[in-house]
Amino acid sequence: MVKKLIRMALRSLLDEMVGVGDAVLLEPLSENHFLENLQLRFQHDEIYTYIGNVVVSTNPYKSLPIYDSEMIERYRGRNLYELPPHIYSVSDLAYRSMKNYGRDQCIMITGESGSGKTEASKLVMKYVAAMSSRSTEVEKIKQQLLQSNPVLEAFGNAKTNRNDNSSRFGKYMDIEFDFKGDPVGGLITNYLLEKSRVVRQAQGERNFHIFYQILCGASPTVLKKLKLDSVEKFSYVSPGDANPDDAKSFNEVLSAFDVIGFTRAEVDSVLVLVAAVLKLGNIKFRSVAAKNGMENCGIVNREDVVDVCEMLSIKSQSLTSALTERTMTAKQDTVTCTLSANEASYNRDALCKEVYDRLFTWLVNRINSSIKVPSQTNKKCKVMGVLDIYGFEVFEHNGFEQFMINYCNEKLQQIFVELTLREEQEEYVKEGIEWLHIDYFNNAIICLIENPHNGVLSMLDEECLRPGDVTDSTLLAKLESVCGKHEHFESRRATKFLADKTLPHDAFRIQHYAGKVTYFVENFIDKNNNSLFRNLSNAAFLSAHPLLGGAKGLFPEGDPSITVLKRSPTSAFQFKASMSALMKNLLLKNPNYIRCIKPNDVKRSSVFSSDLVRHQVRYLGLLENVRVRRAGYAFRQKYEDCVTRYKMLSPNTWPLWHGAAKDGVKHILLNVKISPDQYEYGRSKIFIRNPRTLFKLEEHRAAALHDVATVIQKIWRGFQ
Ligand code: AD9
Ligand code: MG
Repeated sequence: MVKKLIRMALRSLLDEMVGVGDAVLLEPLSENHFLENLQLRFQHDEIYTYIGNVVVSTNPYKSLPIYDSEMIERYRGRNLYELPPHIYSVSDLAYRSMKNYGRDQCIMITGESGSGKTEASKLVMKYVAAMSSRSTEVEKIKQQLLQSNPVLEAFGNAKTNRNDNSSRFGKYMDIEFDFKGDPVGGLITNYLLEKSRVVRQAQGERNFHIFYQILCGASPTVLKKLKLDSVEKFSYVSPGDANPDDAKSFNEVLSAFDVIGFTRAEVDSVLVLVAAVLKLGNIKFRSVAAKNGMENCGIVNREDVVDVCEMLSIKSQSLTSALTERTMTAKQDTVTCTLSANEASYNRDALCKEVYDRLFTWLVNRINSSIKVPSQTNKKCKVMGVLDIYGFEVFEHNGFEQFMINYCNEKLQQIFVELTLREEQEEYVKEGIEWLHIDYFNNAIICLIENPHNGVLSMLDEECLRPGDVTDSTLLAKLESVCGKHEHFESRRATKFLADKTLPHDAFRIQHYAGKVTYFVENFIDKNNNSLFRNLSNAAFLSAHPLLGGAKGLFPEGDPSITVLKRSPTSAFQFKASMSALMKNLLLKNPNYIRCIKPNDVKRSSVFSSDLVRHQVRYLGLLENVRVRRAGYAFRQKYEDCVTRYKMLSPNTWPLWHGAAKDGVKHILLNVKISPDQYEYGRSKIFIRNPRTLFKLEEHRAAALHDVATVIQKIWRGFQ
């Protein structure tokens, strides 16, 4: 019976599989064939396909019955090739490799917006949570880790034209485990929240979910306390955008706060800050007759200022002057000038973006303080990192955020090349195996962006720090003169080819590994500067709100007693530093990859748009990935591990083999009659070319184990 079931399972893998489950088996290998295979599988709800141990996941845009606890049990402890491709299989591989061999792991989930990265990261967490024990203490930690998702999604996700639940921040989460493989805690790192969304959203997009959730889900009493009413009253959110799920999600967020361990007072403080941002956004300014040749403005709706000041415990005069005036100190002199209505509106938006952004980081730190592992346990922990970070973005209008996001994707691609492809090539060299070299590095583009002397990021910083008349146009001119000759850089003036009329005058273009992207320089300087006028940080510092004010609050630099002000690091500087720390961290771990594919732009379950997928397959470098695997070997295993697993396949190695492991493997392969062109002996490992060979070994193994079980049963019956 057992034998039959295993045979059936294996046959289903080989013969009844829709298309091929591992693209390494594609014959012939071409881009079209690769796409057809993904499409065929997608149409049969087979959304996962391997390239060796990399999982390609196509977003099904519908809920599939493939993630329940039965499925988790099916994949528990099984080898990659034993069952159809699944995200659980890679999760299991990473978990077991961490638990059994003590190797720290990272799971890198990449793909463009809406391709399914965040869903994939939650499935990995679900699988890992199911593997560990169910003691009360472990269960509590698991719940805290899992419940960090609804909180961060409420504050950091929003509906965009590409994805109804788009992550507008990058996230890396280290989950730490004890020697038994039980989670003991974690650490979340967040990257660059798209804070401009707080004050402005593109047509058809929404602000962060939490704004709608509070407005639609809070009880009338809470709304009254927060001085809020219906959605249509607030200029930062559009009334038609709220949806029925918002109210439900709000309750989920509240209960997630509770599970993580936020106090009632902390939750109240967070909600008050979000409400204050909404109220602040409503403050309007009007120009007032200019005095002494200076522009001046007044506040139209003073009652909203009074409300905000009450909520944030700030003196009304202090907030009013912070919004409508600017104080500048030059040498010993302090000059205060009044602002125009436009400048005051800009000031208001800057304050709202900054409050929200810092609140988000505060939330991440607060969650970390609940889930962090005590330092004495920390040293013995093994770690599994899950990276769910924004995918490559190409819009009609790309700005500062897209530039940073795409830079991040260049770094991830570099690390993919480093860890997967280069590692593979180096292993063949190390093991003395002959193979065909393939070139695919994106180092030149990274150099264009981050070279400390003449890269785009350092030019951006140099321009921001330069005294004098600095504008987005002077930045573009600088980039043109310094980077103009770089093979991956183009602009209207710096183009190395015939003038490209499609390139606007106020933009530059970078040839990324994933394709060309045109970036408009408007607001680059402002967004990179990342500084809030001192009047605003002073007002925030003087607030008596528990999160906002004071030296431990969100604006410590606003302390009026600080006279010598340090310039806050630019956004580019911070982002580059955080990327470098992330890369260092990832390079220390054993990588596992989930490459997500978006099948269509209309969020439909039945549409597979070949052109859209072709583009992703190209820039994710999936075909190169298959080629490296095919040029080499689909499977490799240390001789010792191979003898242990397959020793029952040769009378020489069964039940015990005392000789050299390599010789043991030779006996096994000879006995099973595997054709010698299907494998090669490395120095420490056996390399098997085709997964089918592995299936064959597994099939023989299952049959042999069954025979052994039958013999034992017979002997046992003889005793009875
Ligand atoms: V973004 O870069 O944050 O904008 P993601 O994270 O790549 O993007 P996300 O995981 O949010 O995409 O998936 C988008 C939507 O696709 C989800 O809201 C689901 O509706 C849908 N989806 C994704 N993966 C699955 C899945 N495995 N099963 C069912 C899915 N639906
Ligand atoms: Mg996401």
